[in-house]
Amino acid sequence: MIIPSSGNNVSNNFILCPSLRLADTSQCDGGQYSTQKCKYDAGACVSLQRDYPDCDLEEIGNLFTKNDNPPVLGDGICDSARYNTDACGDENGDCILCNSMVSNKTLTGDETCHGGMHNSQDCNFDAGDCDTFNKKYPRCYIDAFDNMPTNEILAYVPIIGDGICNSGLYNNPDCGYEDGDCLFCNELIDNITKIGDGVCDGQDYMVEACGMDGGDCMGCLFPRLEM
Ligand SMILES: [Ca+2]
Ligand SMILES: [Ca+2]
Ligand SMILES: [Ca+2]
Ligand SMILES: [Ca+2]
Repeated sequence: MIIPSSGNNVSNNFILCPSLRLADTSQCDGGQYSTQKCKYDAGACVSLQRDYPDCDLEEIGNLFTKNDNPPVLGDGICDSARYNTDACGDENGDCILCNSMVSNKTLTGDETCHGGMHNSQDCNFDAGDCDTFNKKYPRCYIDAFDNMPTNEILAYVPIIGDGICNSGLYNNPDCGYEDGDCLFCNELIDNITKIGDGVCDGQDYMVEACGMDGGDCMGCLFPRLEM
């Protein structure tokens, strides 16, 4: 990859580059800003490229089609799954803390809201994946540290909006019964508090709509999926 030196004249021709953020050269904006046509964010990404030579800013940047809110590499906020890789230094360090708390870092910023530790401030609320859910249910407050389901440690992370009742964490009115995922399941069972309580309750609970008892019965039929 050919990159300009950080001292390059930023008045070069940026006609192909969205101009919105180029005035701020103090931070490396990702997305299409970190491409050659934007002179690697007018040089702001050059030092990062030197620190992480295997992080292909050009290739990753061209995967982004919108630049309204480009991810920023090195601002302390975990923004995007694209840069949360070993090659890119876990988004130049932004995602390291979050990665230490979740079982699968590729779920962060994958555009699906994952609950539990993913939906915490340290994970930037699943790198923004849960923003819509959190706005929709402002009273759905989960203290991730106190309420992390024990089965999340192994594999099972609540998925918001996938049609399956994945855990007991969000199966309450304030959380819209996991944004509707648990409504059908709740009709099948007698006690919704048994979903995801760590005990496999069998029978009606151990069905797909109830997420195999919110994950409690996952190990009953087949080995837990490694995630
Ligand atoms: Ca960031
Ligand atoms: Ca996610
Ligand atoms: Ca779900
Ligand atoms: Ca149970």
